[in-house]
Amino acid sequence: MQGQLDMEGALTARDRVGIQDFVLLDETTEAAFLSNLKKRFSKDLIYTYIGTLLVSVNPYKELDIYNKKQMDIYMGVNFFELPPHIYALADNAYHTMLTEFNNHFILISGESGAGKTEASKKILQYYAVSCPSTTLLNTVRDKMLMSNPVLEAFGNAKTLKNDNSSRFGKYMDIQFDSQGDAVGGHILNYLLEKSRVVHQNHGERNFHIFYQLVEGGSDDLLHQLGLERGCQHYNYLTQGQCPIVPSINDKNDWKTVKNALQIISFDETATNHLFEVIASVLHLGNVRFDSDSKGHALLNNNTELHWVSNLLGVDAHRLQEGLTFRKIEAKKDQVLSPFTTDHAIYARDALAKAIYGQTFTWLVNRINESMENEDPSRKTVIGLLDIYGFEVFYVNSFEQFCINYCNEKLQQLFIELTLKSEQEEYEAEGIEWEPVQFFNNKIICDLIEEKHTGIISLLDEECLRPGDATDLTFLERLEEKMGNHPHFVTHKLADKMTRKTLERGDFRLLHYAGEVTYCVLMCQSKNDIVKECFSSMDPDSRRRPETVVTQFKSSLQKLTEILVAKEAWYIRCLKSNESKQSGQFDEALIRHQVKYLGLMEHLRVRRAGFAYRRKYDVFLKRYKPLCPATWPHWRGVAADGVEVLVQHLGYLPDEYKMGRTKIFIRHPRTLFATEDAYEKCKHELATRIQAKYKGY
Ligand code: AD9
Ligand code: MG
Repeated sequence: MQGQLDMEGALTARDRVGIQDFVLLDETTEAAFLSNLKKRFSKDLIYTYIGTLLVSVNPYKELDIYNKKQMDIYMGVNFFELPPHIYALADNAYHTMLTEFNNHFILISGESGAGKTEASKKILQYYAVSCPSTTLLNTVRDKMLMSNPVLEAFGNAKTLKNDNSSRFGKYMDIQFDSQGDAVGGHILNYLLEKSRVVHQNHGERNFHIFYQLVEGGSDDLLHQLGLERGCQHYNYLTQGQCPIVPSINDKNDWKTVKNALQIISFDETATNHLFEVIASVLHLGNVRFDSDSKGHALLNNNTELHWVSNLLGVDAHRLQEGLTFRKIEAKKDQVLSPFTTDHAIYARDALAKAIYGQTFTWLVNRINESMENEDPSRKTVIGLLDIYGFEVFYVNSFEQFCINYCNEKLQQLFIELTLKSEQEEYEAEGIEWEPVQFFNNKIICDLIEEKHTGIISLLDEECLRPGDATDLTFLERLEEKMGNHPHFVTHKLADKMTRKTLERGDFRLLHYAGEVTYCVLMCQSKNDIVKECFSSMDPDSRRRPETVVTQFKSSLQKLTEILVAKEAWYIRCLKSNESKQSGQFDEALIRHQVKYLGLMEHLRVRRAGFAYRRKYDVFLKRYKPLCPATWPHWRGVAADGVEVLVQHLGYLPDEYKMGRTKIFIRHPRTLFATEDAYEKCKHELATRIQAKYKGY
């Protein structure tokens, strides 16, 4: 902590704790970047800036830097006056929102296990604890804070990459009134990984809530739900063979979740319903089938089925029929055709996934209702985006495809908003500029999502094509259409390029963050997709039904629209090592992330560029009291007024540039000094006015 409080500038401190803003590095090489990061990491200084962007390295240990005292230190203090901290970024976004009365969002990115969810929690805590409040509003804040443990219990799980991995995407708007009080919240959730409910890979778990319930639930509750204590009794909880995780305490977490549910206004009935549904999924997983002499599925025993029927309030006979027979509409009659055991298991799992998925959506809606603010006065928001990070496993399927596609889109947004538009703006404003080259991943986004020709379109066509579409027909189509694309590895070239063979049913993509081999995409997705898209189809609608992946694509499109309408702040999280160990700085792993996150390019653009820019009229309107020539009115063109103003303030020629419509300021400290002068001047003016009126 002592290191954190060291001020920058003195050579000794610099040597000891590294540089706190990469923009000030002597050289912009990757080696210098990594060495600075490593030096800071070894002193537990996990945060470093690139201008206003925050780089964070996962320490994998609790640091004593997240408490009320630290929050107070950062509240209302200019960004660069204190050591880098996530609170400083949160506070800067907050104060900019208040002074400019506009909307903001904080994009938190990085691969699985890099620290995104932790970062988003720290920010929410900062707003909930530090912002001014009236006692009445504390309830909304508590609800916002408590939405986290609940959603994590239902939407996070242990994976090989992260013991608390987010298996859904989350965007949360925190609403503030004009006084700066946090007065409401709203969450949008994105594609939950439902397949986990029925299947977990080796070393992984189902969603936390199941283990919490069977480990932490009271004897009475378990009895009421027909459950046994301990996860070993449930098929859906034991496939990954990893029910106990040292870093997780299911019993304690159960208490936290129960308490959180109360705070977000779940009464006893709602809470009971919730656990009945969760229990019904566990019972469903234990429903087994035998096969008769013709290979048709027969229920092995009725006990579990009766529990499901009791808990969900559905007729046991109809449930049994639904799990073992297919209904076929023939002319005006309905014919029941028996399932094989494989089909019955498939139907059982599909039902479990659907129940869980619907419950999750219901939960998010209930949380939103409880955080809703009905006051119609205009509010500004800070949006927090925390999604599932890029991930590569030994076997990657439909879920990884969606997750990695989502990350690809966010990287695209980052590039568009920083590297691309930043440089385009200099050009448009006529500022002299040496372009910085960067890798634009639009080519990969297009490969996946382009209308008619992208992978998603082909998947749609195959999924919705009546007849005998299979994995292999889908793969053939991919080969045919994408065979020459530089980011699609065909079977023909796979071995030569990467020396790793591709199985018959696989295809491989070269993502911005690395290569991923996907398997049996179609078969898995087809099951879910066909089921879901037809069930959610409006019978009167003549539109073609949408597949899950197409719905996901449009929800990401909408998210992008929500984000680009706001002012952006960025946190880039880096994973320090693969083994979740504190104190380990895996240089190769970090170098890889620094590369694909585009941090070096970002640094180059930042270093050569300008940290702040403001339209001439906006700048003049705010700071005109600082110069006699512009106060109270400047009668000429705004740009000329700004020139007179900054000359008066003593800006040196290298510190700013005059563009066509905006002034560009190189270093934040220049603007901060102006802002301080403004605050002082405002104060003096107010005192003078008061004194004047007192005199009367
Ligand atoms: V995923 O894409 O959801 O799989 P995240 O969200 O990026 O991933 P998460 O925030 O869950 O990762 O962090 C993983 C683990 O790293 C946490 O459970 C903590 O044990 C650890 N972590 C992350 N950030 C911090 C931190 N600032 N301080 C201490 C941290 N530990
Ligand atoms: Mg997460």
